[in-house]
Amino acid sequence: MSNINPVKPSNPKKSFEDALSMTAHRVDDCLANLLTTGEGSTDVSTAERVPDRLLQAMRHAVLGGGKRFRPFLVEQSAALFGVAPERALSAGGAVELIHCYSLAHDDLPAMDNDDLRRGQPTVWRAFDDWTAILAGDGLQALAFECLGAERCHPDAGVRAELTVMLARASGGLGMVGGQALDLEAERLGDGQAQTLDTIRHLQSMKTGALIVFSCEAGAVLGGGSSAERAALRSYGEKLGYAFQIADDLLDVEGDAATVGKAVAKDADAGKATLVSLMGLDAARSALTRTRDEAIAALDVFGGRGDMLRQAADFVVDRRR
Ligand code: GRG
Repeated sequence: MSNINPVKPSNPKKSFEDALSMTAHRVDDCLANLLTTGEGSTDVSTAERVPDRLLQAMRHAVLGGGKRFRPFLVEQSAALFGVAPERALSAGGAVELIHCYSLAHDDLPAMDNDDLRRGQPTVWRAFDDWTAILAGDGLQALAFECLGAERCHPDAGVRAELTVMLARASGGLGMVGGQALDLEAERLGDGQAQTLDTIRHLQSMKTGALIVFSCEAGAVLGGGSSAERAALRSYGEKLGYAFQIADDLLDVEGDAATVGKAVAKDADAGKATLVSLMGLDAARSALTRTRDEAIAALDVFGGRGDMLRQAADFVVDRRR
């Protein structure tokens, strides 16, 4: 661990945006390669064996944009321990594949019934619902193939640990469980009965768990100490909460063209959200307070944590 403060960049916001965009290029290339039938497919590509319609739907779910924010968190948390971006790509790609599968399934008529995602028709709209279900299933399997393949990390123990962590973060104890609680509350029509605590709990599972995984994964790849892992988990928890408040605010204040998906859906459905329960002003204050708490969790990393600090600012300022 070092407390040496590096020279501050003249425009931290620009350097953050450049770094996020470089990660997005790396992740796009890696995932396009995984989902291609052409030359250059890697050892974990299953493309040659994937039926064409299914492959096209998987590509549609993954390659149509997206900020690649979760792989960025993996990369930057790994960078704290001197891990090169390329060495963090399999774990980053894996969490992005899980995220893309969840969006393809969430958009289905049986769940959120959305037509637009990342400014494009949703997978079930572009294909049909059975193809969207199977594309999500295929992406989930591919994510775990990425983590298990040797290129992820030379140490099989590290690969196994990441696999268990991602399974827990994405399964019934994490994202899938949070989605189930969310849909159950909607089905029972008990929006009014939801409290801030119950919503925070379900959101920490649904949205937070993958973000926490992304932050902690870097420490696992880089052999961080348990104190460093705890600091990154705590940062991830705050960041995930901020991310969800920002998402709820975007649903109220954003416009569909910029956000790339339908907005005002929660209010139209009479759904209780962090914003509807707190009110706009309190939600905005909670957002900046949570950002500050996330940043404080990085104290242990000194100046090396600056890019992750800017990631917390990005979550507060994001418009899509
Ligand atoms: C269907 C198992 C299953 C789970 C779905 C994540 C999720 C659970 C549903 C998405 C609903 C939603 C809008 C949640 C808010 C937070 C969120 C995941 C926003 C989208 O993530 P971004 O902003 O999207 O990182 P991009 O397109 O940039 O990747």
